[in-house]
Amino acid sequence: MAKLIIVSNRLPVKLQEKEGELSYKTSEGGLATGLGSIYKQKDNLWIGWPGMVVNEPEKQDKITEDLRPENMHPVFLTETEIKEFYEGFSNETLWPTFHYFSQYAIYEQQLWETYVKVNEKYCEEVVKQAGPEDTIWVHDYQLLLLPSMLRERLPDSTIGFFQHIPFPSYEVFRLLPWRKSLLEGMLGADLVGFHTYDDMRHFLSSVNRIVGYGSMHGWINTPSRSLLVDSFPMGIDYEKYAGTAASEEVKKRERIYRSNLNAQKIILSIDRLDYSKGIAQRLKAFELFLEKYPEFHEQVTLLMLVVPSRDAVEKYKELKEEVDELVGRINGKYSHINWNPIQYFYRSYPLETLSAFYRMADVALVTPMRDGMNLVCKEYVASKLDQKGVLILSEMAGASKELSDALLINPNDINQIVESLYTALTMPEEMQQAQMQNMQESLQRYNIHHWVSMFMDRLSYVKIKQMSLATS
Ligand code: GDG
Repeated sequence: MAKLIIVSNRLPVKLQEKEGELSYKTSEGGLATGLGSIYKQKDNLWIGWPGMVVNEPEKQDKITEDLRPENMHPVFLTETEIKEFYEGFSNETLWPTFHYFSQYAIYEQQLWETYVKVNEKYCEEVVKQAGPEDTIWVHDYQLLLLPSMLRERLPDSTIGFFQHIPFPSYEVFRLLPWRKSLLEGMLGADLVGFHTYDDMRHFLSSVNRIVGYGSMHGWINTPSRSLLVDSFPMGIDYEKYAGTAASEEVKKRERIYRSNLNAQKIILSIDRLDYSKGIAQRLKAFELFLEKYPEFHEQVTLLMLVVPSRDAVEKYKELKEEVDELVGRINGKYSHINWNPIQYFYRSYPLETLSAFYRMADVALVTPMRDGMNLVCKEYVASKLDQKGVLILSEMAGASKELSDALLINPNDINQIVESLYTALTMPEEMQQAQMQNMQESLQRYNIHHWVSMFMDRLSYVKIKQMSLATS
């Protein structure tokens, strides 16, 4: 029986050890939810790193055994591999380049070599688990070489690849010394998916100019096979977010939080700590807003949640300091004894708290400099049961292509953000509801389950088409 194997850098579970006891915390991320109903079926499997360095072979065996009934299989990475493959090449070379921050990218041969080795390690684990007829779905920029490594070992398997972050324009991508190998790695797949049409176009243009393969309607013909490139905008588990927002627990939390804030209006900002998310620029825009519209003093609070991320990487440490300083400066300048313009939290919260924040926010300020999709803005919309609230969204987020009813801004245009804040905070309720309604209808329909089935259906279609091309 053919099965589906999902491969991503991380498993949808986080392994922890306390006083010698192992425990497994399941992830609530969008991908884990979306694929949850699939990987748990029959013999399907999810392969990835369990989130902790484990060196002892006996302990590795135990973890492998523990995860087997959950349809998961671990890939164990050493400390050096985490440093060089994950923090290094993935997050200090690929991440900045793909988000148009190439000035932050480092190009080190050693990191590249470890990236290749770790992709081979994942390949070995997949090959051990996979049969020749299986479907393998590889995820994201940490595993760009894996599709072609798998193609070599399992020539007849069905391989899909989805990239969750942007694909940059050729002029940026070509800065990478390993550009050709990276593209060739991805071309091992039968179907390569991106969130947006623009990402897909950028990829096709790089393939054309760097590898020399042209394309027609997304089809690329290599000398040995054909593959398809297409866009699949990822949705959210709409019912989960709407359902959580409707729960009594969340309503109770909202009442408590609201009564503790002395402002009438709440602007919400939620991100992982990342320079691609435009957190510092957003704070500067809020500062300018307070300067330009003093009538909002004591009336508005920016509720800012920053979730710790990649804190071993230098650029992230610097950003943390910059954000701390900006918040301190703005609060220092404008706070009153009973009002802080910014309520800043550097930690993560359970879903119920997040949901209460979404419910109570009059405005969600989502202003990434670049974002593959951005799920926070979609979760905000899904949580607005009374349809009151305004989304301010960066044009540079993949989500802006679907959410055209939001107030769209250029994150570099600080004055535009200031004016959008004013528009959002003074928008008549009927207009808020009309915009929310349109966005909700679209998100309800194009949800995470729709995304998974679109990708899987297209992958089957590619296989059928390849067979008919081979026999014609
Ligand atoms: C990458 C791409 C693309 C945040 N804080 C808490 C919390 N979260 C959850 C949110 C949301 C997720 O984390 C963040 O997703 P994003 O899409 O906004 O951003 P990335 O992490 O950068 O994701 C991105 C995505 O992949 C999917 O393809 O959209 O462009 O960069 O779901 O709710 N969850 C909880 N507590 C928190 O404090 N429980």
